[in-house]
Amino acid sequence: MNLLSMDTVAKYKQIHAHLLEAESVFITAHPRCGDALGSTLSMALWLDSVGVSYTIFSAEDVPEEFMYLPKAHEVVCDPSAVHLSEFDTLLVLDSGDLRHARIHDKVANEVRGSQTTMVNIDHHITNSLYGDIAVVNTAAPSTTCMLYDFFVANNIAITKEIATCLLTGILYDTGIFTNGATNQNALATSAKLLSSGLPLNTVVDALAKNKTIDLLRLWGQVLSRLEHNEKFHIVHTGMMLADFEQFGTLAGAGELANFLNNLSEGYDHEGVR
Ligand SMILES: [Mn+2]
Repeated sequence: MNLLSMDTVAKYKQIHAHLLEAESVFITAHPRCGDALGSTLSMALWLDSVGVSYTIFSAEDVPEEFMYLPKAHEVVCDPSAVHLSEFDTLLVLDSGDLRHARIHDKVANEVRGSQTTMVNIDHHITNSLYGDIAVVNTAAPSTTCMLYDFFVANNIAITKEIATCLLTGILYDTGIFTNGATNQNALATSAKLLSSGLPLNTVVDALAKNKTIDLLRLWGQVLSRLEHNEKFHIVHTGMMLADFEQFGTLAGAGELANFLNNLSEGYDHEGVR
């Protein structure tokens, strides 16, 4: 386990105890993100093993490249198919706030008072510490790295399936160990996860070798507009709505931000979290 404060360990134990007593857990995170999905699915796998019922929700469809993840097919993406009043616990992961998770309106309209407990586990610097129990570590490379500590702190066995979800989150948020989120915690946790026997090639191929021809053409168009602002020493470009219409694809477009980390010449690299 990574070095944790007594307070964090206490909160992880509190969350663990609460989830074991829960009748029905709504698990969500922000959409279209490997760390968000890895986080929600790893918790679903554990809740399954202890017989707690849950629903996994994402405000958008799960991108095709993440379909190798266990339980990816169980994710509900239709907001009208779930009603939050049916859950006693909302587990919100990898989301700076409820708008980031795209459940702000549902929470405002559907949650009934104090019988509902909201748990917030996240690493975004924007996190507003919402919820009844919040654990936020802005130094964590990914939320799945935090969940690794959650599992270890509570003596939960990290199965090959859980490890696959957790490593996906680390590799996604660090741009496969290339952006500024990469640190000792990311590498050490990944090394420990590998001992579960998870399919490393499947995960890396899904995250790195997932570009369609249309997507690369879209990137090409956006990259051809790169400009260097000498005064501020920044490189910028823009994606237009017309680009998406022309190439008929949105999937993977956001990853271009991580691809720009390949720039040389000492630019600060801030990846997608
Ligand atoms: Mn993240």
